[in-house]
Amino acid sequence: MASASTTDEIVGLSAHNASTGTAGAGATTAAASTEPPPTDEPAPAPGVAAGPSSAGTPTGGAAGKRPVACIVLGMAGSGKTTLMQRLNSHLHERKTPYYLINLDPAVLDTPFGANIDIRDTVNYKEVMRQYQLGPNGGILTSLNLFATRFEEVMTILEARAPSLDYVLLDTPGQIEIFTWSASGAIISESLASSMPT
Ligand SMILES: Nc1nc2c(ncn2[C@@H]2O[C@H](COP(=O)(O)OP(=O)(O)OP(=O)(O)O)[C@@H](O)[C@H]2O)c(=O)[nH]1
Ligand SMILES: [Mg+2]
Repeated sequence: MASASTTDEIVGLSAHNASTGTAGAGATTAAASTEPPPTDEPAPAPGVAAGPSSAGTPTGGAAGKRPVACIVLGMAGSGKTTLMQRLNSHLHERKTPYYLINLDPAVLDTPFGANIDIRDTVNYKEVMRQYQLGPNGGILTSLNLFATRFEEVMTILEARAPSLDYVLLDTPGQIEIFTWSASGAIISESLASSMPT
C-alpha cells in the first residue's frame, strides 16, 4: 500500500507475500480482494502485454518453473487497474499463485492489494516538489527512480518464481511514459530476461 514516505523521494523497497489464492482475507469472487496478496520480503506495471517477449527467451531451464509476467498497458482510463482487479479476483478464486505489482506512483488507491507497490518506495508528490515537476514529469521521474531499484524487485521475483504462475503489473495511465522511457525499457527487459513476458 502506499505509505507515507519520508522527505526523501525514494525509500526502501518493501514487498508483500505472494498471493496463493488462499491469501487475501475476505476475497470475494465479485470484488477483488483489496487485501494484498500476502508478502514477506522487502519491496518494489497495463493493455496487456502478453506473449513471448523479444527481449528474452526464458525457458525455465535450470531455474525450473517460470511464471508468466503480464504488463498491463493502455491509455489513461482505459481500464488497466480494473482489469488487474478482475484478474486478482479470478486468480484468487482459482487459488492460482500470482504476484501483483503496482507501477503507478500517482494512483490514490488501488482496488487490489499489491505485493510490491512503487508507492512504498517512491513518494510521487515529494518527487514533484523536489524536482519542481508537473504531474507527468513526476510520474516519469518516479518511475526512473524506481527503475534504479528494479534489480531488487527481480531478486524477490526470482526467489518466488518457482511457486508463482503469474506476475501482473499495473502501469501508469500515461502510456508513453512507460513505453518511451528508459525505466519502461529497464523494467520490461528485466522481466523478459527472466520469465515469459
Ligand atoms: N464501460 C466500462 N467501463 C470500464 C471498463 N473497465 C473500466 N471501466 C471504468 O473506467 C474507469 C477507469 O478505469 P481504470 O481501471 O481506473 O482505468 P485505468 O486505465 O487504470 O486508469 P489510469 O490508471 O488512470 O490510466 C473506471 O470508472 C472503471 O469503472 C469496461 O470494461 N467497461
Ligand atoms: Mg490505473
